[in-house]
Amino acid sequence: MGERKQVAIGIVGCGFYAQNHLHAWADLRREGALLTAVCDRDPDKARAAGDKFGVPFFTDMAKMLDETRVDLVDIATRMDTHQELAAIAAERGIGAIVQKPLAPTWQECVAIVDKTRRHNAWLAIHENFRFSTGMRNVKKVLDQGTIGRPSWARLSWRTGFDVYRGQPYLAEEKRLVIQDVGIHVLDLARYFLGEVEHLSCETQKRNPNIRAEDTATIMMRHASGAVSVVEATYAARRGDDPFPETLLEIEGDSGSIIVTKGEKMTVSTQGLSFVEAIGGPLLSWTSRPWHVSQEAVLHTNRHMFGRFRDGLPADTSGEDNLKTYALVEAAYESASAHKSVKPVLWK
Ligand code: NAD
Ligand code: 89Y
Repeated sequence: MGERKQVAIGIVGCGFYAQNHLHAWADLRREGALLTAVCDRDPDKARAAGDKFGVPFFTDMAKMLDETRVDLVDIATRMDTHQELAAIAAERGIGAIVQKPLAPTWQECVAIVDKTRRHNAWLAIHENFRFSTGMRNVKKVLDQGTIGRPSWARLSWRTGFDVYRGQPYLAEEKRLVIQDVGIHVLDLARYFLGEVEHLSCETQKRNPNIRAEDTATIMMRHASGAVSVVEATYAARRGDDPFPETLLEIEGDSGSIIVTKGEKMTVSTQGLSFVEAIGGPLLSWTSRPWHVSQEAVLHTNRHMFGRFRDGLPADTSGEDNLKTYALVEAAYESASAHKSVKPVLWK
């Protein structure tokens, strides 16, 4: 077998969550993903990341792309910067991975995807939940047909973990829980049950000290006929808080899959039940409770640079992620209009 091409990776944004991207790229070096440069507009953060991972650092993405070999740029900044940064990559024909949410508005999301397409550049969205070992194991059971055709599901992300400590900007967002974390759970609903015909949503702001909704309850009808409930909250008060795990129940015509805290999956079929630990191991750079989210970054990055290298779209390409973002839009519209909404892809 011939040598596989190496991919030069540059990362933009060396903040809170990007630390996981940096470690993941370091782990993937032996597989051919070579981190060649880092960038943050805050020089201290850029320097710290450059020094830690042994690569040159920049405070301007265009300069980084002009002065270093980068085939694929990993944009791990916040959503308000994504359109500008993705355009810089697209105009140079450089591939881009962009963190979720793709942008603050639907119009900007579509503009990013359109611009990338016009420049014939590669784009993937860093939607990591569906790449976690646990969620991949659930999908495997579904694909094997063990529970038959899935017809009902509840996907639940309920926490009281202080997310505002690591991500203080969340308290000021105009849209909060659906756009920040509900987006992951809606993506999982598509991953497990397929596209959505219509949905209805109720939102609540239970914490008076934040700007937007911190709780959402969404009911969806899928094209397959399945019905799902997607729940997301930052205001739960639970003894055994599952942060940052997605708990779920999926019922099929011949069985069920139930995932409870601790990434424990119970599969029941034909009168028998078996229980399996479905999570991945702790890595040298992951720690509880974040490890579930962190290890998903490793698998997301591996998937993305592999697909880029092979000239193939990522499972969470720009086009694919618009379908998830359309559910976010529909959920907000439903909550404000108090009616069921059909997600619209091309407005
Ligand atoms: P952060 O504010 O800690 O980090 C963002 C960094 O980007 C900052 O260091 C900032 O200086 C830098 N930056 C901003 N504009 C820049 C520019 N033009 N050029 C270079 N650097 C620039 O934010 P965060 O909490 O790390 O969030 C980043 C993204 O990651 C968000 O989109 C967030 O939704 C996402 N995120 C994902 C998960 C997950 O589980 N998938 C978890 C947390 C955050
Ligand atoms: O920002 C959120 C995300 O994307 O995953 C978990 C999180 O960091 C806090 O809820």
